[in-house]
Formats: sequence, structure tokens, C-alpha cells
Amino acid sequence: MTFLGARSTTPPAVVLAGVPYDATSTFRSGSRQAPAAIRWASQSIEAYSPILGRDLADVFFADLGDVEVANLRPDQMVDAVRALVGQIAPASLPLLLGGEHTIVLGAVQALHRTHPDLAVVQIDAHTDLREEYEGQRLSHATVARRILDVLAPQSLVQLGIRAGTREEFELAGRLRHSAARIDVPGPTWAWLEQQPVHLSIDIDAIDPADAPGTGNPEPAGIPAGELLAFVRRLGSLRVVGLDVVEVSPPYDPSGRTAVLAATIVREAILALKGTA
Ligand SMILES: [Mn+2]
Repeated sequence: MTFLGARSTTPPAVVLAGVPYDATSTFRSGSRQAPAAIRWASQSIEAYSPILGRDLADVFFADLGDVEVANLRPDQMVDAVRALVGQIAPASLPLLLGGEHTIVLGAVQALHRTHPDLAVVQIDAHTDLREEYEGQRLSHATVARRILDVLAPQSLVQLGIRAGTREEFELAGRLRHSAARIDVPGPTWAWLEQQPVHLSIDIDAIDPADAPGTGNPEPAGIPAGELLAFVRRLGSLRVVGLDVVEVSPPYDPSGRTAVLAATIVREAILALKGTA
């Protein structure tokens, strides 16, 4: 099954790919099931966005299916994602469906090669700034720190942040911006408008009431409507890559987390590549 409205064309404006990997999710795994669950959920939503006044029927985008990553070590998985994104971009906009958050590192490495001035916007409940976690330098809990091996701290913007260690929050203070709210300060937004941007959406940034299906839920998160409003404004940024990660279907029998993820994907595609 492919995502709602996906079809093959050359080159597509957007190329979706699933990265069903959750090997370092020590607390509650299950995000490897997310790409299939989000595609399935996408069949239940409309292709038309009444708020944007745009329709997926008017956008050429492809769905590559899932990358084979199940038995790889984390570093091998990141290599595979880097190669994949290097093939998709810059002809098309890569949109990855995780899997755990660790997958974003491969995307950032690939995009940084063609965009040395790359900025990353990380929407997440967690700072993910640990140097290592449970003996691993590369895991879902350290991925933002590994991004800082690629980018300067001033190139990283964090939104929705409400969990991490004291040390992580001290490091977060050196980033361009890191805060619990999703609102971006005017000067930071103005700066973002000048950069190529990779947007990484960890679904746990959303309030668990709206997105219970995730491995490490944190109370008092961003309402789903506020995240969707943010996504609809993406057209004013030069977005060169996107991911939606950490949806964990086993923890949400209602399926609403996957439906929300599919809606985020639709609104992102329409905001960036749709026509009114
Ligand atoms: Mn997180």
C-alpha cells in the first residue's frame, strides 16, 4: 500500500520513504510498524485540505515504500538513510516516515553535503542531546547531539521541548532556540527563512491526549491543531527535507496517532508543493 494519492512520475516533487527501524528504542519499541500504519491511516483521510484549499491530486509525489533496515546496526541504518536521501534530493523533496528518531541523522548528513548552511528544526518533547544513552552514542535519545557533530549549535532550533537532563538543558541554551512552545520568535523565524531547512517532527512533541501512540510520551505537549497550523506555514521556508518519527502503533489501539501523522504528511506536502 502506498500513501494516499501517491503516483509515479519523474521527477516527483516529493518522495516518501518508510524507515521501519526501532532497534535502539529500549523503553517501548514498536515504531517499526509506523510507516505501514501511517499509509493505512492515510487511506481514511481526504486528499483535500479545506484550510489550505489544496488537494494531493494536484501534486506529483511518489512513495518508494520501506527501506530494508530491520537487521542493521544503528550506524549501518544511518548510512542506508544517508544513501537514500542522497538519491532522492535535490531533484525531489525527501519525506521520511520513521521509525525511531535516530533515522534523522542520515538525512541531515546527506542534506548537509549539498547545503552546508543547513538548519534543522526539531519538534520534539525531548532534547535528545545526551552524549550517550545506555552505553550507545547513537540512539533515539542522543540523535540531536549527533546532529551537532554535523551542524553548529546555532543551526539547530528545538520546539516542544519539555524533557531532558539538567546537562541537556544547559547545552540546549547554546542552540539558536529551544523551548517548550511551538511559537518561533520573530528573529529566529526570519533567520530560518534564509536557510535550507530540514524539519524533523517527533510525534511525542504532541500532547499524549492527541498522540498516545509513541514510545516515550510526555505530558502537557503541543495540541495537534497547533502543530498542524505550524506545518501549514512551511511554505514560507525553504524546506529541503522532512521526517515524521516515533509513531508507535502498538500503544494506540484507537489509531488516532497514525491518522494525525498522515494528516501532518498531507498538510506538509500541500503547504510545500501544493497549488491553490
Ligand atoms: Mn522525543
